[in-house]
Amino acid sequence: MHVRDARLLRAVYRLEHLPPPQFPEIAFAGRSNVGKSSLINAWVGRRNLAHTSATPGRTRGLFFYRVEFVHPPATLDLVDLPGYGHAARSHAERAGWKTLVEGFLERRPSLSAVAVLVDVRRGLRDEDRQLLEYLRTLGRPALVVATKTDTLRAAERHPTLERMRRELRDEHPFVPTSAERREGLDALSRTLLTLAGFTTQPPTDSRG
Ligand SMILES: Nc1nc2c(ncn2[C@@H]2O[C@H](COP(=O)(O)OP(=O)(O)OP(=O)(O)O)[C@@H](O)[C@H]2O)c(=O)[nH]1
Ligand SMILES: [Mg+2]
Repeated sequence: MHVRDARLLRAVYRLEHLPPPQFPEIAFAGRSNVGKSSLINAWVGRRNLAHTSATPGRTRGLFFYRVEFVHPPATLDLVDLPGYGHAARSHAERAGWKTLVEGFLERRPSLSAVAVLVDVRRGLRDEDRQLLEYLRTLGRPALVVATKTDTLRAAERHPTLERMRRELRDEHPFVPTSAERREGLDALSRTLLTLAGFTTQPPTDSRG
């Protein structure tokens, strides 16, 4: 997989400001600090495309990134969603998040799939399960991406990932990744490009 170009298309804080639907879109969702922005950067091979921070709740709006791949020839828009579960937010901010994110997830015609990111050290939390259930009711394809696998000790790695995989009961593709060590990115590419309708090869299981 080779990226020809990746750039910020638009930051959206109100539903009226969404860009016109043009290319297939993949949204990156998950708790604050789970590593959404870092994974987008690692995946497209641009260190500073999406803003990352050790301070949770950094990404506030919907950030649209347009990514052009050479192999396969494909243009995708990635949407970095604001994280949930950030306790320091005010009630008004959380209400604004809900309107913006739910409006987008419910009505966006060009949205192909939602990647729900889960920190391997914490596993699936109630909010992640609620989001997956909500996406199911909307009929939105979802995949689960485990992040920060580099934080697991070697002996923990297999049992931790198997536990997560079992909990998903084959209802969603599962892709373990580390943005830091650039692990799992090929499997992520295959899964995302397939869900966006671009694949040239069958999706492969990311086991192992
Ligand atoms: N060890 C490790 N740390 C990571 C990895 N990916 C991200 N981090 C760290 O996790 C923190 C949060 O990363 P972000 O990419 O900003 O997370 P986010 O989900 O975009 O956060 P919000 O925008 O606040 O919701 C940063 O301190 C990153 O350096 C990873 O693969 N391994
Ligand atoms: Mg972010």
